Amino acid sequence: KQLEQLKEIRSEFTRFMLTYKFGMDEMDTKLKILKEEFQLIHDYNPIEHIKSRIKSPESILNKLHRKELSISFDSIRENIKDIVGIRIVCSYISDTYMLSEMIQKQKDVTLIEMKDYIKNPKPNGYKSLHLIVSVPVFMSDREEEVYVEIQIRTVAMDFWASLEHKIFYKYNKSIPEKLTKELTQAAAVANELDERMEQLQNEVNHIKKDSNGDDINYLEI
Ligand code: 0O2
Repeated sequence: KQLEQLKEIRSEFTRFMLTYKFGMDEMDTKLKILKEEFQLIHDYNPIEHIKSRIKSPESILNKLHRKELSISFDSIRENIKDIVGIRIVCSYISDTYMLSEMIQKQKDVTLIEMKDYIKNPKPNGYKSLHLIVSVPVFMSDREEEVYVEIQIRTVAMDFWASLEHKIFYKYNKSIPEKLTKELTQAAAVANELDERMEQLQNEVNHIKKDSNGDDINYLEI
């Protein structure tokens, strides 16, 4: 009988996780459409790359444990909002806000929470735009809303965050102060690079605009 119960839980868990995979597929398709259509209409691609992942069952359990939450499907559904994680890496800071707005404008996407770590970086220098949205997933016998965490950042922010993530875990969550300072300084360098590149892009756009009279700055369209 215990074996039967275990089999049932396993099959329920597989079904549960599949719903999240569908939510991720749906969001991936939405982003692919935005990217391709934007390229076609504006002859410009604001997205450098996109990475999607589903949180492993082990990480889900760890997070429940860390947050002292009960272990049940309902508890996971309500409390763990980053089972689906999508990271969009953009070329420029202005692109991150544009993408965020484009996503939020979609009728079937509901914004649950937004954290602007670009305007308000974390004390260590971490920058990114975090959205928690929910999307409906339609299955054969039911419809379910699935939370998706979307992180939107520039290439420079992504470079810094990826390396910081590695160093952070390497030092087992307590970084020596000297290193913390250097990391924060490195974040400032990444930020300066972002601002310079954005300025360069604006200047080149103006030159192009002046030379052929066409309005090629997508932000003004
Ligand atoms: P991983 O390994 O990337 O998945 P939460 O703990 O998510 O319920 P919190 O802490 O308010 O609530 O979430 P927040 O601030 O939105 O950050 C969630 C995710 O952002 C993290 O996921 C990281 O991916 C990223 N992040 C946040 N702060 C930092 C930072 O200082 N450095 C780096 N490199 N990434 C950061 P996870 O699940 O913690 O980690």
